[in-house]
Amino acid sequence: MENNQDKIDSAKQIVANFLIEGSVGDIKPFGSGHINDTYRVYNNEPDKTDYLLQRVNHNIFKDVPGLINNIAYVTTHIKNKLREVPGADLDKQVLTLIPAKGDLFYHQDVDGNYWRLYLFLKDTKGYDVVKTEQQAAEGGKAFGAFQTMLADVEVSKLIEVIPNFHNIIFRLKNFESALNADVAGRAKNVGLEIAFVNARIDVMSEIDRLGKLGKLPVRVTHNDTKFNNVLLDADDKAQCVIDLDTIMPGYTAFDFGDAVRTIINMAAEDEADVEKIQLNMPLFKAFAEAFLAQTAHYMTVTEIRSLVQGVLLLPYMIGVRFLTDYLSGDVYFKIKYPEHNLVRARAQFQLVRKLEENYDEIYSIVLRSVNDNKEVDSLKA
Ligand code: ADP
Ligand code: GN1
Ligand code: MG
Repeated sequence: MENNQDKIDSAKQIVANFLIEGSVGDIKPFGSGHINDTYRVYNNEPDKTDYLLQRVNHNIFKDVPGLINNIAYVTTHIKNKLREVPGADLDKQVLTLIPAKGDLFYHQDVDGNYWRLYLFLKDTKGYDVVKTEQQAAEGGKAFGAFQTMLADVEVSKLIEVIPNFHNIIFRLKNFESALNADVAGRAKNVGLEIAFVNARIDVMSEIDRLGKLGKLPVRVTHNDTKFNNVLLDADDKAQCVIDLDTIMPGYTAFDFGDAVRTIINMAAEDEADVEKIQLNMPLFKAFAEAFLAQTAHYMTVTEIRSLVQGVLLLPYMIGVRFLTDYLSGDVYFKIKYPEHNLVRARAQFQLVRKLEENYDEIYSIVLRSVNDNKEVDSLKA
């Protein structure tokens, strides 16, 4: 197996295939994502930009060229929108893919791995846990603006990067198969979690039902709006939405729900002490108001109501996915210790419990946030 130094040496060779400015200095592993391998590429020339190199996980993303096309399409679209905004910085406020030699936005190495390079966004921060209302509001502004800038994209322009990614029926089927197969001999440890999942199948299927009835608009959604996927600048102002791998057609409730999952929770996504999983309503309110200020005016009434259902669904769904991976022997998410996926699942299910207890308040915060933007009488029904 390659050690870190070997990995860095091969990363240097990889960067040589991209059209960069300046010359490559140090390369260091970077960030805390669960899926891809990420490196910061330092430029030897002080006045030239650094880069972010990523090996895209092609076990998970089966059509990497299609995925890169999605990203190229979306980032070009956003850059065009930003051109009309006075003072906008197109290199800072949206990701910039660097072309590889041969006119593609990726490089495939001899082992079949896919690599891409972005401009590095320096002096930015991503937060795993949100601390201030300003941060939460900036997240709402960033994800809201992102969605709004993409509202006029024809969804058929994008491929479905991972089919059924946010389809809870599909996720529950996978869970059941993993449970029955029990390849890691772990089913015996998860009796309580199985009961938790089964008790909520009906209510958690509501978005799927509405979607199948054609009652939810299909939009271009990000699908991985955890808070650390928006970078804030040195003053904690929203700068750039990142991690665009899962951009594809979806429902707005997915993006709202996944962001709230990581904003309202005072503890980390994988907190082992479930007592620490508490809701921070002011952070939720700050996020919801900022998100809805950007988006409510074009959303339908059913769609706005579905946002609150998404707040329950997203932590439930990722909990089911963590639990499925635990039962499958940890084949999908990167883990730091053997029980990590189980701990993650338990933390997410605890969050669902807290959200259920506070459902009415969450609902009314959403209604009040919409109030400024739209006639909401019909929402109260
Ligand atoms: P993953 O899908 O594995 O989560 P991400 O695309 O979110 O990967 O990025 C991994 C890490 O790199 C994160 O810590 C993120 O904050 C950081 N990051 C991503 N894109 C950039 C960028 N263009 N400039 C600076 N940091 C970035
Ligand atoms: C993964 O890549 P990353 O770490 O941002 C996952 C998301 C989960 C998230 C949970 C492609 O996101 O769906 O919500 O972990 N991405 C994929 O932290 O499965
Ligand atoms: Mg990420």
